[in-house]
Amino acid sequence: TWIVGLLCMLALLPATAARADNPIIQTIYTADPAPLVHNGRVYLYTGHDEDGSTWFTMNEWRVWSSADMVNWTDHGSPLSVSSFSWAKSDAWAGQAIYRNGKFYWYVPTTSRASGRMAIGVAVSDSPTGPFKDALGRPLVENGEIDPTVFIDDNGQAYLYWGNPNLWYVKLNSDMISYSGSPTKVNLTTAGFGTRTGDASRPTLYEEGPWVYKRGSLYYNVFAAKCCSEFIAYSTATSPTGPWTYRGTVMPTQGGSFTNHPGIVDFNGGSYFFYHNGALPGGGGFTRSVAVEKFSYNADGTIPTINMTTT
Ligand code: FUB
Repeated sequence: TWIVGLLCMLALLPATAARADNPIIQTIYTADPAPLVHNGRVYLYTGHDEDGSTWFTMNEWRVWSSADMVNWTDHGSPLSVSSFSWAKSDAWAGQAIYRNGKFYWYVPTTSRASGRMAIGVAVSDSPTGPFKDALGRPLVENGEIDPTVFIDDNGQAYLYWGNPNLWYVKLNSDMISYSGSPTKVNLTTAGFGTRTGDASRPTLYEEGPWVYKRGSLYYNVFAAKCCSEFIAYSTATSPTGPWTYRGTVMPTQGGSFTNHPGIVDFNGGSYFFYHNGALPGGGGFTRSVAVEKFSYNADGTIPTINMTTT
């Protein structure tokens, strides 16, 4: 009948808006997504939750890539704690960036000598590695975590990181050294929202900053208020602030006590990466990376984004 014919025709039409199943990585537990768009692909740098014990068991970082945000290629683990001779454990939340033909991957890991968290930088000619320790020592060591890296339109690169504080430093153009000393951002409630119930941490800022620029506005999207983290954000008209708190991006949900943002534009769409405990057996130490497509509001604000499973 004509109805059967119509259904057959519709079935043959190409999908106009393909969506990936969430979590987008279902073969292992992954966390702390950091997307990078390069030459028509999205490269996704993640951590690896290796067991479901009572604390993070993370010894390596992983890379995945996609040309369509639906089909993901597993590039394995081109960087691990053992890639840094000075590190002993904890492959936590990092970010990679491209500059002058090379890829630089900034990662927090625990220093063997001090027992404190430090930030290393690894370098590769390819987005999928292999990556090598660029320095043979930490780039920065102050016991704090979660680097995000950003290059402004004028070529000045910045590294931001921190928990419980938020720090930044201007990277030199070699991307493996910096000028001056790290600056501690003044965490005001106007800049980072108000936390109640913890006098030692008056603002919502917890960890996992993700700094980028869109138009003339700088965004700092971050994990807020341990230990049922949600994702919040602040904006500024300069990469060094002052920041203005703009509200929630992703409310607490998903069965992991942490969350971690990563945002890119790709093929005309904007994508918000995060993690949750959505895979079978999932939870705070068995996390999974997922993604949501979104559109900025006309005034540049980010809409509230909820987790989906389709
Ligand atoms: O994955 C280990 C730590 O948990 C990260 O460094 C934080 O951002 C949180 O996701």
